[in-house]
Amino acid sequence: MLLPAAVLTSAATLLAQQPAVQTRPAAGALELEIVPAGPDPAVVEDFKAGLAQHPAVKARLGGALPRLLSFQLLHAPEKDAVTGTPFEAYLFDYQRNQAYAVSGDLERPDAIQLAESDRILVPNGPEYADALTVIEEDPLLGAALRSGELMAYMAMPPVLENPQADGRHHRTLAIGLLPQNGARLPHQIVGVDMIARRLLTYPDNAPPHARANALTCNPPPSANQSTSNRGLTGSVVVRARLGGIEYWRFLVTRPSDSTGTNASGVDLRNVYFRGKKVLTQAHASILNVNYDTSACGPYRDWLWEEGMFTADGTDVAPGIRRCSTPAQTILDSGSDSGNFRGVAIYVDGNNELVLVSEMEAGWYRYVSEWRFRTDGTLLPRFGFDGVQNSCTCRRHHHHVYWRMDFDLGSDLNDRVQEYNEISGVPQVTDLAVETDRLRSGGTNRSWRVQNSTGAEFYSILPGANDGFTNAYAPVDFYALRYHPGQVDDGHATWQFWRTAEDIGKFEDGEDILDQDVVVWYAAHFTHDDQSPNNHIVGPTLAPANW
Ligand SMILES: [Cu+2]
Repeated sequence: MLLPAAVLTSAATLLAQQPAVQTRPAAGALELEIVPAGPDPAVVEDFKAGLAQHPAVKARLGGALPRLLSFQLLHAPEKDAVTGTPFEAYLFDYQRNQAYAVSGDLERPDAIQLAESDRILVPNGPEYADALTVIEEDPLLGAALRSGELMAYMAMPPVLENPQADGRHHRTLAIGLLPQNGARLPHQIVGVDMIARRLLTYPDNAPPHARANALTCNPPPSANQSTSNRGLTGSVVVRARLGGIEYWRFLVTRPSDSTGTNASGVDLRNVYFRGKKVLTQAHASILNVNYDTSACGPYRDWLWEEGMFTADGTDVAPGIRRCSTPAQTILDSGSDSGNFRGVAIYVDGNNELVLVSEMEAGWYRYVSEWRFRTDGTLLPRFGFDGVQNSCTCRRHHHHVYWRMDFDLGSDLNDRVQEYNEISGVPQVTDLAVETDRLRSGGTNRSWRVQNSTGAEFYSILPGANDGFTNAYAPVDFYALRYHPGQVDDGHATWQFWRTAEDIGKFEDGEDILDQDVVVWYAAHFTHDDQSPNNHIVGPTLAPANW
């Protein structure tokens, strides 16, 4: 037995027992009440800490001590009627060069299932540190790392192919070595074979799908601060009131514990405006990047690895900080350093409630943000940046896909409409079956989601920076029938050959009129140092007849 039953019982009722954190700024400003939600973080951390030595793992692996590389609570919405606190974890056994998927329910910690998995996991902090010890044993590179002549960074793609005689691949991490002032050694990305514990070097100093040369893009350098492993708990219910009236209420989960194959940034659930349900869930569960002329990548990114940014205030739950002043991400400060990882919550000067987090994937830095206005407008935002590398100053395109499960009032009877202005005359058309759509500036196109039993609707108004489709990312908007578990297309970050979105596989002609519907909205950001543009994208979600 790993967890005392009494602790688990209290975990289930934590929400009711936690004291509210009250903050009362000046009159006329939004008042926030923030209450921790979800399982007791201490219970989850205890369970994770014991998982590699769980009796079921020992029975299968014998004396080998695997490393926990990934953990996630599955967070199904209430309408899926999932019971308990299900989780999915991945362990890696270096003796067998084998990953194991572990699944179960935190409320029945003795009964876990263990199965071999061919999933290739993104390295976490402890594994990256372990890989560095292999480099440190190299006479030349180890000495250069110790003297500061080389600075190590986590490269892309994070895990490299390394085929062996039997056709299997040794788990091999990509680590960049960037020369510092006066260094005699070149910039290179090496592979660290975690099974043979030896270094691999590559022609042109970089493995396939990556680049390392004298050209370094995107100052600032990586601050090399610690990042979050996947599966750190941290969820709160936020209530925002003005003059005693509730304007917004929602549950927010930090990126580390966000849902989806590759996670989804700042993850919102059960969003209410003025007491009426708006969304069951909203998050950015697909993110990828594609380079012109395949200079690097393409990559499917992951969205759980929180990095440091500056947020001053009080922690209200693990990885959730109520800030007294606006948080500063790398896009605000130009610096990769910070004092906090997770979700910062603050109210800005315009009475906008802001949730913001910064994430890392190799040399990329991503900002996931939501802005809530007192008129019901909700602004999903995503920002793109990076630290020194040899790829990102080559023209490339980031594509972010927000999945928004609008359920106005209830999850039944959703209706999605397309708005166009034809010769200046507004036209509103019901979308009858599952479909994918393009933006159309010429007809001022937008989309609306409503419940057919009410007059209220939310408009999805394209943002000015939301860019254009291309052959790699050919769709701007999907309207699909809701099905449990379809939170993304299931393409894992390591699958180089299918980094493009495949949401369209869910588009199979189902009726969406007066059904439970989910919509996807894409923004496309072209990152081109030769013609700098705004690095922040996202649409406007605006209510009507509320
Ligand atoms: Cu970029």
